[in-house]
Order: sequence, then structure tokens, then C-alpha cells
Amino acid sequence: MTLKKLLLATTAVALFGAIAAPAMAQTTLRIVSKDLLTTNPDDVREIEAIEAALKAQGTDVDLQIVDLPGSSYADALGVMLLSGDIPDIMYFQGGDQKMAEQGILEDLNPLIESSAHIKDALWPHNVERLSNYPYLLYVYPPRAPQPVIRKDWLDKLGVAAPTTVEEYDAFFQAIHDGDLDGDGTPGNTLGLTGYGNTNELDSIFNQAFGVTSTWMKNADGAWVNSRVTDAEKAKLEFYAGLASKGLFDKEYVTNTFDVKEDKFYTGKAGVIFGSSPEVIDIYTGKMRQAHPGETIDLALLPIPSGLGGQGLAALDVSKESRGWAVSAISENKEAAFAVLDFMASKEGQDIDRMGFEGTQYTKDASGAVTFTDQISTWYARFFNAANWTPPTPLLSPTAQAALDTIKSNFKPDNAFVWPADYAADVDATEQVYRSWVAKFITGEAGIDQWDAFVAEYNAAGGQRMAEYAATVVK
Ligand SMILES: [Ca+2]
Repeated sequence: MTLKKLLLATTAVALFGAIAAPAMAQTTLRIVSKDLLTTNPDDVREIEAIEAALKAQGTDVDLQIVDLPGSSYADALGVMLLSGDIPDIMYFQGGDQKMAEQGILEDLNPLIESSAHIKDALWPHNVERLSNYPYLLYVYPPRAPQPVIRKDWLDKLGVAAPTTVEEYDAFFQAIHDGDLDGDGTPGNTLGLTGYGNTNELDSIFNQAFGVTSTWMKNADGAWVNSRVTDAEKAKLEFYAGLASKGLFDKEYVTNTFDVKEDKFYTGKAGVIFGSSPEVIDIYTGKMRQAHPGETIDLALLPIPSGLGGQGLAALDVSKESRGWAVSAISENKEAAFAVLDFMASKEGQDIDRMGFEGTQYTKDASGAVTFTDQISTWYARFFNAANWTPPTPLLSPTAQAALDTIKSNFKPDNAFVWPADYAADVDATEQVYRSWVAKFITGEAGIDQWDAFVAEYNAAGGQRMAEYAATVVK
């Protein structure tokens, strides 16, 4: 018996006992989300504003926040759900597949199809992900790291922003050689730094080197993971070459995100990647804090072309990795979905994205909106609808340009969700790949050892994974 059948059986008994309830009662909906807490006044204020707006539209709901610890959210949510306590509206950040298999997550596609607002608010990758996995809804632009530099440094360099792989190499060299930080010592500034792994670089260099998707056909027409292709080899050789010349940070593996940022703010690195348009604006704010008295702007750098092409890396559309779900066993599914649908409407987005008049923004007699300093710590609790535009720009021109690049560069990847019995292979090959990339970049291994990497990758599970991929990739 699945959890769903078990819970439906007990719900029927509970319903029978509650049959004398008043017919026109307010609908109570329980909502659980990461960092949505009854102890956070902003959260409570937003939930109350949503209730009031829905009531004015004829939907009378009492939204009750379920508090869970933000630090161990996915685990705490899993424990609660498996105990049979299933809120009507749930935000997942992992652990959703197990719940979908238990039958407790509603198929959202029919609801979206007949929705008033959500269907128009989706981003193109949301549509693809929902068609592959209909249980999670995460209406946000995709994450696509893009590189930025201080605009005054770009002006000082006196060269055009790089538009090819070769120009990027020369650009990082010029940053390295010029004493842009003005400490009197040339050569002590990295062209580029990063943290953890090379995903950020891949965001703009994959396509340039011909790493066009996760699964690619080799010369024999067989599907292979792009990580063992000649295109990947050429890309890693480029990264290693940058590092060997002191242009890319060899300490990237041990850098945390704040170390990466600190190197940028203190002039130890000229370029870093911002993971989203909003993050690029946060970097601008922090850069200005680090240099009081100067008004520093950031400039967005282009996506380079190369022998393999040009564009942002292909985007995994196998499923949303996080997002909102509706309980399949809720007695008030329609009302629960109505809340999500409202959050995608103009009125819902106005609350979710801008906060409150008199706090995060002011309005003059003509209705023109001016944001206050408070907007810098406000964030959307629900959605970033593709079809909503703020009355006054929320993003700087640089961040808006980054968003425009994301919009015009969507390319779906052919990655898929692995069956559970491939989990060990996926982990092992990831380890092998990350460890060899670090060895190539730090110079501990030469690119002439490529075949040894491929052999280790295939032995760690790569071969078995490619055989499975051949049966599912079209
Ligand atoms: Ca210097």
C-alpha cells in the first residue's frame, strides 16, 4: 500500500466524522517552505496580504505557515511527510522524487493548463521540465553564470570586451599585466577566479568548445558523455593554459564563494561570474561598500564564440530540482493551486517582488514607484514570473543585460533523471571528473594524461552509464 492510499483511507474516516462543519467556512490551507516562518514579520505580512487579496477576489483562505528549520529543511520536510503530515502547499528543495513515487504530489499540468495566470508566467525551460516531471513548479529564470568586471577597470584597460575564446585569453592577460589595483606591483591580479568547481566557466565556454549537451555522439555514432569527448579535452586544456599563466585561480577548488567574492572586491582578481542577474547587482553593492567614496559599476562581458560555436551551456530540463508542489491528498487542491496561481498574477507578483508600499517602495501622486533601501533585502517568496515587469526597474542595466542574455540563449540539454540503481555510478564518475579537472588545472597532471582520465571515468561507472543513456537519449 502506498502512503497515498493509506492516508486517503484515514482521511475518509476523518471526513465522515466532520460532516457537520458549516458549508461556507473559510478554507484552511497549510503551507510549508524553506525560510518561510511565523517568526519572520515580513513572511507573515506577505501571507496576510495574499489572504486579503484572495478574499477580495472571492477566495476565502486561511493560510497557515508550517515552521521547519531552514538549516535542515529537506530532511525535516521528509520526516514530516513520511509521518503522514502532508501540508496542502509544499516547497521542495530535494526529496521530492520519493514523495512523487508515494503518490502524494499532484500532477500540476492539468491545473496549469486551465490556470488563469501560471500558464502565461512560465519560462521556456519550465514548460520543458513540467512535461518531463509534472510535480514541481519553480517559476524563475534559469541559473546561468555570466562574467563581470569593474567598469572602471574595463575602461582603464582600453581594450574592447572579449568576444572570442582567444580574446578572453588576451583579456585575462591584460588584466594580469596591468596594475589595475594600483598597488604598484604588476602581475599580482588574476584575470579570473572561481570557487569549488568549473561550472561557472562552463556556462560560457562549453558551447564555444563544442560541448553542446551532456550526451554527444562520437565518431562511431555512439552516445558518450560529453566529459570524455575531444571538445571537453580542448576546453580543459584552455582552462589549464589560463591557470599556468596565472590568469585563472589555481586555488579555485578550495575557494568558498565568499573567498571568490573577496578576491574580486580587493582587486586580487579582475573577473568573477555572477550566478544570476540579482547576484550581479549584489556584487555591485558589495564592491561599492568595499570602496567607499567611489561609485563603481560592473560591466557584463560577452559570451565568446569559438570553433565549437557560441552560447550559454545547454540547460538540464529533466525536472525542476526545487519548487512548489500541491498535495495530491489535500481536500482543498483547487484552493491550494489557486494560491499559487494568484502568486503568478500581476497583483501577486507586485506583492512578492516589491514588498509593501511605505516600506520597500513609495508611490507619488501620479502613482510612480520609487524603491527604498529596504528593497535590497526583500526577496520573492514564490515566483519570478516571466511576464511580469516592475513599474520601476528592479535590476541595474548590467543585470538586465544578463537577464536578456539568458532569455535569448535558452538551449535544452538532453540529460535525464537517473534510475536509483545508477546513483553510485553517477557519484563515482562525478568524483573522478572533478578530481582530474583539478589536476589538469593545477598542473598536477598534463593534458597528455587524458586517456588515463577517460579510462578511470569509464571504469568508475561511465561505461555502464553510457550504455543506459543509449537506450533513453533520442
Ligand atoms: Ca597590482
